[in-house]
Amino acid sequence: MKVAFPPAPEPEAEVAEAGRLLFAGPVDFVKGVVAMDGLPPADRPEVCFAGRSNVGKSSLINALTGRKGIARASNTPGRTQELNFFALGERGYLVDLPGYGYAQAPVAVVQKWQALLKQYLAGRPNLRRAFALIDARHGIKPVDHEIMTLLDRSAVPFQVVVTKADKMGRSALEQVLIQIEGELQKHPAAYPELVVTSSEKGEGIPTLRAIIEGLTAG
Ligand SMILES: Nc1nc2c(ncn2[C@@H]2O[C@H](COP(=O)(O)OP(=O)(O)OP(=O)(O)O)[C@@H](O)[C@H]2O)c(=O)[nH]1
Ligand SMILES: [Mg+2]
Repeated sequence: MKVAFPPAPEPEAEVAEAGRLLFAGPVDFVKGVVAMDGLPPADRPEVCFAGRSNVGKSSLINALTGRKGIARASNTPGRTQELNFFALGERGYLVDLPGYGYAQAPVAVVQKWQALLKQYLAGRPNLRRAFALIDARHGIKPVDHEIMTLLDRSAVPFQVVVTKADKMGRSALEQVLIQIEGELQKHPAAYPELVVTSSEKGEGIPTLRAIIEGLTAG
């Protein structure tokens, strides 16, 4: 049976090499943004990393760029509290977003991030794709649907990236992928391939680099 949302295939050698080269080039932290009027000019293609608090957004950016501390990752949920912009040279921006679904911070603070996150996701003209990160241990939760519905309504294409695959055995991982594939049928903006990753072990990182290379080309 053909699954509707298969894992993305390994990139061809040439495409993988283009992805590797892009991320081997300069990657610079540009700024942390706390309000819409602080966004850098929308003058180049952009991709962002969205997901529940602690899903591994910052770790994934570190793994992609091969620079361990470029994005601040932490065991403490709610670590990333701004929209952090990283420039891939002149080619494009990567945006590390604050997590959603985090209840531990003061309500007013959380509401402020969430409002900014939603404004950003719905209204950034150069946003080519949002990567929606899903923890391999948890699958898609109601808060994920909320964000995915916002992306559907805003016509922002999104692609699910499954994180922390190293924490799962293969058969348990297969089960979660089936759950995710089922849930994604509800979302017209979902890109029809998933990427399974481990920032810890490097799984899926060349694939994701190649995808981002393609999205930021031209
Ligand atoms: N085993 C394993 N742990 C991971 C992986 N990715 C992230 N982690 C761990 O998960 C925790 C959270 O990672 P972060 O990258 O800070 O998560 P985040 O989504 O940026 O979190 P917020 O900024 O709080 O929203 C850290 O302890 C990471 O070391 C992975 O691929 N494998
Ligand atoms: Mg973070």
